[in-house]
Amino acid sequence: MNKDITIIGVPLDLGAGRRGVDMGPSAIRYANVKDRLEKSGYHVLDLGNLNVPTPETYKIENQKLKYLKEVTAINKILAEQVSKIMQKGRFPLVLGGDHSIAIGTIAGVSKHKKNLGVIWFDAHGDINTPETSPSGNIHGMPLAVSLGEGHPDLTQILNFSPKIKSENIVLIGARDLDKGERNFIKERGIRVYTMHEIDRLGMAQVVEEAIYYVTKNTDGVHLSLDLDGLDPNDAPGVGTPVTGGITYREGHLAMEMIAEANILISAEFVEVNPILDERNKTAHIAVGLMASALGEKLL
Ligand code: HAR
Ligand code: MN
Ligand code: MN
Ligand code: MN
Repeated sequence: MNKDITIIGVPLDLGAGRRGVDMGPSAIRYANVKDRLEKSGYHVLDLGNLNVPTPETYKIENQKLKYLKEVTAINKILAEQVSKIMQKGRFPLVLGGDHSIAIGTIAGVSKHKKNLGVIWFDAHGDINTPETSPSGNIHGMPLAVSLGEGHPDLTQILNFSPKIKSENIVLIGARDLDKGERNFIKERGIRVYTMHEIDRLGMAQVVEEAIYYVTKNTDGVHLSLDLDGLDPNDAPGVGTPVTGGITYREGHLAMEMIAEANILISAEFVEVNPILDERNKTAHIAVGLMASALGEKLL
């Protein structure tokens, strides 16, 4: 495992329908992310936050792609920064921010990998296009964009598309998929473990299968973890909670198995919303999950 981590915060909420996730990076730092990872033997460099515009100073121009210009601009900068971190042989750890930042993170990582695998923990599919999105919020579109579907300003970040292939990604924890997202998933044959499969098979088997699947034909795996994948009882501080999610222990088990498999080359933790949280509980859980994913041991 790469022992050199570089943290970047992206205090963006323009991709979401609700304010508050812009404070995610601060909340995660307040939960001592750096010290926690250093205890596991990592060298952690925190680059601070990207400069992100405030929604109140911008107008929505296109209801089907809200704040497209601003979300594109910030993801371009993020993609370049992440690419530089990869270039230096370090492990990028990106703190959100809304999930639209996966567009930039995945662009920056996949620039260095021919066949990037992705494990996507989320209650949602985030695989809408402007045509299928019920909200026009770009945080519901990053997986589609990374697969080459969506507005060209987004798909063409770093001047190549697609960033990833349908057969190299796996979704875990889905329980709120829009009609268009279901069609997209079926048409492309994308591997999804919904809450139904997690209940049936158990998290251990799901993650075992998922790891096998995303490592088959890939040269590195990115973890994109949306805190709303967890159950809102455990992680209440998220913008779009959906009941019936992954428990605290299931989440940790998944992260521990991923660490054991030693497959990650990059990760992002997104959608922490301190305004809706209870005494920073969700940011603490995010940091705990990061530590587990990066090999923190219980014994
Ligand atoms: N699927 C819905 C949409 O596209 C809701 C997306 C919810 N957002 C997230 N992403 N937190 O995982 O608007
Ligand atoms: Mn320290
Ligand atoms: Mn998401
Ligand atoms: Mn989500």
